[in-house]
Amino acid sequence: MRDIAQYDVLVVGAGFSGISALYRLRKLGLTVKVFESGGDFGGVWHWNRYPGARVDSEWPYYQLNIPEAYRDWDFSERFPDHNEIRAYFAHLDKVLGLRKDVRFNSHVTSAQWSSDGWTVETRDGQVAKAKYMILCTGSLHRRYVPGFPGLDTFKGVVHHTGAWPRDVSVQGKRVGIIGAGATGVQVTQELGKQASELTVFMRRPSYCLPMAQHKLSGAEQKGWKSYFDTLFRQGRKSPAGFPVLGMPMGVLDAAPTEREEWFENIWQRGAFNYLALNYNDVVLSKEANRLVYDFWARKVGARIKDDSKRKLMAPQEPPFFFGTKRSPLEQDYYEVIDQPNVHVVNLNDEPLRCFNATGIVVGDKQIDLDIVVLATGFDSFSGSLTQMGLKNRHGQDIAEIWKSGIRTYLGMTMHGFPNAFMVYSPHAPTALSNGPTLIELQCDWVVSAIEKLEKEGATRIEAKSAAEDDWIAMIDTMNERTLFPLTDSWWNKATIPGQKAQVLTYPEGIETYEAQVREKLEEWQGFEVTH
Ligand code: NA7
Repeated sequence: MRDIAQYDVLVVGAGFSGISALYRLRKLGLTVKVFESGGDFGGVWHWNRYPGARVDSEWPYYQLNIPEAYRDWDFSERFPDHNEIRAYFAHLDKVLGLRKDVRFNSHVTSAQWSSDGWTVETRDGQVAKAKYMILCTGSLHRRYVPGFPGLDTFKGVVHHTGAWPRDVSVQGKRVGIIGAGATGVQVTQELGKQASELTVFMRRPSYCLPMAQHKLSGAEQKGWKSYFDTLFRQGRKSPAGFPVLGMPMGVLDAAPTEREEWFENIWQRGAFNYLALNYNDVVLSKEANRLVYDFWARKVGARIKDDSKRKLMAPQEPPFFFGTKRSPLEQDYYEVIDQPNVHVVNLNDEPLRCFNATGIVVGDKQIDLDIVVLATGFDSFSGSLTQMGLKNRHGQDIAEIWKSGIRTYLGMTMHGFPNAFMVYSPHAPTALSNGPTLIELQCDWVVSAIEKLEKEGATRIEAKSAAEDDWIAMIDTMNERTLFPLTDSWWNKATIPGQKAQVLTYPEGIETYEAQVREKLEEWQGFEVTH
């Protein structure tokens, strides 16, 4: 007979979501066990160690709204790097005493429902059971490596950015980077300064925005901290978790000079302000979008002296609509791209044919390399859930169920998975929001649901299939008036061959999302609750 540890709630994942869930569940006096496949706290930040890795959300907002934690914690930069973020997680652990409820290096390999709860098994031999389960597995966990022909014949070194070893030196080496998304931009910006030759293999450029990074002084932090509570609360009342509101008019409603002045103003503020503070029809109108793109292309183009590189990085004709795919923040990315030791291969003109022992063949050209960096992204949203043996109450694996498309209700529950919840998830504003803001919102909802169920003496909650249909149809309708569905990206799972592309982003902002999901909680709308 196996020894099965019993808890009230099992949580999978110990990043921002798992910690937020644990923190709230403890307040209810519930017993919790967190299983985490990594060796420490941090979720994606435990793994994200490639050179240049840093967060693109500004420091006040990229932390949890836990006063006992933020009171004694200072970041050193407006956009902290991965080392500092991990140090922040260690601080959370120290202040909140988290570790005693977490088992690390413990990858969940099976999660099965029986009439009285979830039984979870892990690769390291743990078995645990609980009435509830919260999946805090993140939306960007499972690394994506395209099936490049001959990849295994390459005699050099290959690293995916999500599994970067500690001791890689690229000094004097010929480096190739495949991918130019947020990760590709950061790693290129860093390695271009170190490698002897760096070749970027790019399908589409990113529309990068200026980071406007700066060091934070003690006085600046102290000043802001007295407003943290207000900032965090206002963040919840904003579209993306940052307490700012865009211009309440369309791009074409403004006179051209007025428009240019506003574009310039919000450009100079750096970060996502060129999107967040822009006119209200940037992702609704193709014409508006083009004007926003043209200003961006002029700004970026002016920084690239090399004509052919300028045409690739800031083309005259936009390859996709502005703001419909993640805009990374950069510091000197375009200057690095402009360096003579940095080369850009446009994979649309010269397709990547294969790897061989010494490098990569593109078009009819051989490019010899010592190190290849795969900045090719993640199996977004579903990747972590489809590799943990998660079965519905009929014993079907979620990997099978979701083959024909991801289904959720409110982005937090699923039909067939009683008493299971998920956070930072598909069908929620995940891709368009500041992570910690949305995570805290969803954890508040999930823990309120559990509290209410316990108060009512309920044994079981399950989303209705029809409620899922309605939620998905509503999100589709919301997106119909936007330009989002017209662009392929990890936001809509449209970049991995063989996977079902679908609209997965709730586009109306987190304030509207919270109001909607809160309302459903009151009368258990869309749920079957067994008392
Ligand atoms: P992304 O944003 O999904 O970027 C992946 C990159 O890899 C992107 O440039 C892709 O080109 C490229 N890619 C993917 N498959 C291929 C193949 N087969 N050949 C060549 N190039 C390929 O992942 P990131 O890690 O950069 O960022 C993920 C998120 O992390 C980011 O949005 C932030 O929120 C943090 P494409 O653009 O599809 O043409």
